[in-house]
Amino acid sequence: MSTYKLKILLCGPAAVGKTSLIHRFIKSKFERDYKLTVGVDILTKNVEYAAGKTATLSIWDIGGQERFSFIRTTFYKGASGALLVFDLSRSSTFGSIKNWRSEVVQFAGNIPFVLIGNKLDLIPEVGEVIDRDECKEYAEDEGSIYIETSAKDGTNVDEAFIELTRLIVAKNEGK
Ligand code: G3D
Ligand code: MG
Repeated sequence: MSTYKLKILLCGPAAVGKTSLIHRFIKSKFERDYKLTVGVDILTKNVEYAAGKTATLSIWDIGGQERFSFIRTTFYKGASGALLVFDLSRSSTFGSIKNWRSEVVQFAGNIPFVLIGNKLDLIPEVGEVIDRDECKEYAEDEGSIYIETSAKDGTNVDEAFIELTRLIVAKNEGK
């Protein structure tokens, strides 16, 4: 039995891997619930965030409309938490994370987030173009955590969604 129904947002600049992370997470259970004409995909999946405890996540992907103000209200309304995603192979994407965080706070309030450095698999190829200690520090300063993922090979993808669920539940239960 699922106790929590949580709206989860994928936020971050274009092409950092938001849609790929969702598809990797949903795996065989991939079901596209519906696609709004405004370009938001919503997918659902149950997660076991602790032994015997599950939550139903509805995961919102803003598609190619990242900066269009007209869908902001719908996208952010009632959100429980967000994955803030940047691309470990492009430093400018980490540079814009603070703006994304501000936007989340402005439209959804101070909801829990997990900072995601995606495309971990590319580091051997492109080198370390972002100071990853700084990423960790930023997340921790904001009372959050930093996780490095690869939507390509699956590294830490489940963990990212589960850790976010845990942060939301902990906040909800006043821990
Ligand atoms: P977005 O939803 O944030 O815009 P997408 O990003 O999920 O559409 O991904 C953008 C591109 O990055 C895609 O490549 C996708 O395959 C690639 N990508 C996503 N995640 C990873 C990852 O973890 N590792 C690597 N190497 N690539 C990734 P294309 O070429 O299809 O545009
Ligand atoms: Mg996308």
